[in-house]
Amino acid sequence: MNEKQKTNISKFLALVLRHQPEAAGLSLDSHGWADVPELLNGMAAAGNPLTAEELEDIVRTDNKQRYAFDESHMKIRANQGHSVQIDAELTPQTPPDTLWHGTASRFLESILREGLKPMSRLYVHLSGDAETALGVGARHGKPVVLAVDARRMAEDGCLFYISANGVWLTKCVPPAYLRTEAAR
Ligand code: HQG
Repeated sequence: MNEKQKTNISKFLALVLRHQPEAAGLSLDSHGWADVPELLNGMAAAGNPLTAEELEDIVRTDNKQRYAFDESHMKIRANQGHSVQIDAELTPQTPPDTLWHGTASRFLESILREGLKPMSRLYVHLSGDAETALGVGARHGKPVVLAVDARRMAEDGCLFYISANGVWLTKCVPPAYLRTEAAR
């Protein structure tokens, strides 16, 4: 499998494990797990065949560590990013004082008015550093980075979680905790 095929398969995998398991004829369990043999069959049936070894390779080398196996490697799930209702068994964590959110400049006015909402996903995704957030924002257009006063949110009772691949998650960020970062 070349790099391009690997990227295409990985994108389909993200679609199946986060958003549309039915695209590979699957359902996820309540914790987001898919059965690996069923997934391989379903991927093949959907025109994206891959072997168990290729799946292992994708999970091991993914640049954001998006996927995880269970101990037996018979089950797989996405670490974050879901739109389907699953419980990824996250434990609330004390966040650093500041977290970062990258978005596109065209969303800024609405975000400063309404706060950050999870939109189609289960959580608002936040980064531990501004650099990473800039990359996340650039996926949507001209990037802007917002600083989130996570310490004050936590003091005020908001819950934060960290996914297995290090992405900070929270249900929403009201505008009072947001600050736009001057261009750097
Ligand atoms: C924006 C990627 C208007 C929000 C990344 C974002 C991340 C609002 C967009 C993960 C809004 C949703 C998630 C409001 C939020 N008004 N726009 N009130 N509130 N938005 O893709 O955070 O490569 O669902 O700013 O690395 O960009 O897929 O979220 O621009 O970790 O593994 O609505 O996806 O990881 O976009 O990205 P998304 P996101 P992967």
